[in-house]
Amino acid sequence: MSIEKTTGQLKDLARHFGASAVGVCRTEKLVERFHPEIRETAKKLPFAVSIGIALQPVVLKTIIDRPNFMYKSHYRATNTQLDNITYRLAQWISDLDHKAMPIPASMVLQRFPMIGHVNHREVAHTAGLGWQGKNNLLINREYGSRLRLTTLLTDLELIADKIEDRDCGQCKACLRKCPTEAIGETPEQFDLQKCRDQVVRFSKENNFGLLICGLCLNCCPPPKKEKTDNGQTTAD
Ligand code: B12
Ligand code: SF4
Ligand code: SF4
Repeated sequence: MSIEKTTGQLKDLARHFGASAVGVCRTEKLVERFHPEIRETAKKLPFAVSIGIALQPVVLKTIIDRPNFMYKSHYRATNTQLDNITYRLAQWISDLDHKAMPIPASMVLQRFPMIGHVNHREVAHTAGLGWQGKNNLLINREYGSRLRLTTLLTDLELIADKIEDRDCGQCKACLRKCPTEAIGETPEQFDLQKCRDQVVRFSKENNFGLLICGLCLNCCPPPKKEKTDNGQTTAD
């Protein structure tokens, strides 16, 4: 099978399993930042498939000024679905006599600092799924901040996608929504400490128990599409 065909089949399969967005990149420039638990194994898996599932807007609309139990349940269900997609894709890749490692969607390996096996946002960006937003999330052209992400590493040769070299432009919608003013005028000004303190406070209210928030995703619109002079569609 040609590389084009394999890549197309894998992406179709991911969408069939429930992915909203799929991209591919090489991992050579990322692997040194992967967690030591997987780094050496990952060096033999030079391709990453980045997968996103868009959270349902109707669920996000129920979040007014703090995370709620509806969002908590949807968050968990989406993580399970992401893990399910990478699990099934890994089986498909094994059947082609290649290796694949599904990375957990949302596992925290240590508390100080809190890190996962792989930075899914960095992989998604490198695989062409979007750019770094002012709210420090991966912003996708179609779904804004609503994509939850995961990664599959593999030695199956695939065609890499192009990076989308963009930014949020003049939009500042999320700056006003963050209850702790963690979001600045540029992604570099994002204050992770303030955000972390806020999600810890939320987790202690009403026995909520989870470090999530959601306020900077439910206000993040997919960037507006505009017609250019040559009739193509672009986003600002
Ligand atoms: C631990 C964790 C947290 C910790 C943060 C700790 C930390 N240092 O990152 C806490 C609990 C505070 C947290 C909060 C949130 N999180 Co969180 N979190 C994670 C987790 C499990 C690991 C992140 C990690 O390894 N960080 C350590 C390293 C990567 O940090 P670093 O090198 O210092 O890099 C920092 C920045 O430079 C930036 N960064 C670096 N490179 C790039 C590249 C791009 C393109 C972008 C956008 C950012 C970025 O991210 C890091 C800061 O967080 C990931 C899942 C995963 N495995 O990726 C989800 C993840 C990042 N979280 C996610 C989300 C949605 C949230 C929340 C909105 C909570 C919620 N679900 O409601 C907030 C938003 C915080 C924010 N605005 O950044 C999503 C992001 C999806 C997206 N579209 O971007 C992820 C990918 C989970 C998932 N499976 O989808 N999170
Ligand atoms: S997750 Fe909440 S506290 Fe953190 S930046 Fe977004 S809105 Fe602010
Ligand atoms: S709300 Fe606007 S400024 Fe904030 S991350 Fe989304 S697109 Fe960027």
